[in-house]
Amino acid sequence: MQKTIQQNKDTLFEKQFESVKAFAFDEQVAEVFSDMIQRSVPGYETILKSIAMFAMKYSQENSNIYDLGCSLGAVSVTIAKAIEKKNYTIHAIDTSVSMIKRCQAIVNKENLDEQIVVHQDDILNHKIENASVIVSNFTLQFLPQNQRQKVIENIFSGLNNGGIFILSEKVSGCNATDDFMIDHYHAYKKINGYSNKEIQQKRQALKDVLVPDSEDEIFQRLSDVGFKSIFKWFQCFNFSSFIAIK
Ligand code: GEK
Repeated sequence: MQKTIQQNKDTLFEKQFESVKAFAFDEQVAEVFSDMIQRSVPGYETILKSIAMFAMKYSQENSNIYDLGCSLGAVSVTIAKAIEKKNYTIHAIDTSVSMIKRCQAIVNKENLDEQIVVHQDDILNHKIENASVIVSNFTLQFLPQNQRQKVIENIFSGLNNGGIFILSEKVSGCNATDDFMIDHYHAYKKINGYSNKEIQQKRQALKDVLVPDSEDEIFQRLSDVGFKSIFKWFQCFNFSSFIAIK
């Protein structure tokens, strides 16, 4: 899978900025995104494989699979390669034009254009219907907090009975836990080759752009819309992934 995804090294925060601009999913980020996410999200490869495993189990014939905030389409491509069912459509959705054009190129190169339809759209407005698997892999965290519940409501209403929603997020905790997790997460980025300067400048760029919910808020959001079976199935430092089954 990785050979098909752009592998330019992420050096975006290497130079010293006088003032750090807010982070955006623009052309520069899209060019290095594969390297960026693999060196920044602990367990990313494990999460992708596990999502494909959940999709193998929960996808239903003649249904839709949604990859919300698909970036370069790693979730969609991994699922499409893993599941053997033929009568399904994966909808890969992202607002970023730079991401979407690369995602489409990857889908074409992989000969997966019959299985994966790529949409440049906002997940706040995109219609979700007849879904058996819906994935938000580190996307909801980028929406303003007051818009997240609406997206989860749409997910619940578009999901078929027996369908699964997989939600991965960076999470916030109580002060002591937060300090521990964030310290160790920064050490994790360091061991992956980012310098202290890169880590601090990226952190500044993400402030107000990525606002994490707490784990309690995530469970509350999911149960408020009607999900009864909700589990956290993955955590590494302050990165967690949850499943909710309808
Ligand atoms: C992966 N899931 O590789 N509507 C649609 N897309 C959005 C919205 C929105 N309202 N807001 C942000 N995005 C991917 C990784 S990255 C996570 C997802 C990260 C998109 C945004 O353009 C970006 O491509 C993606 O959500 C978040 O598994 O960079 O940490």
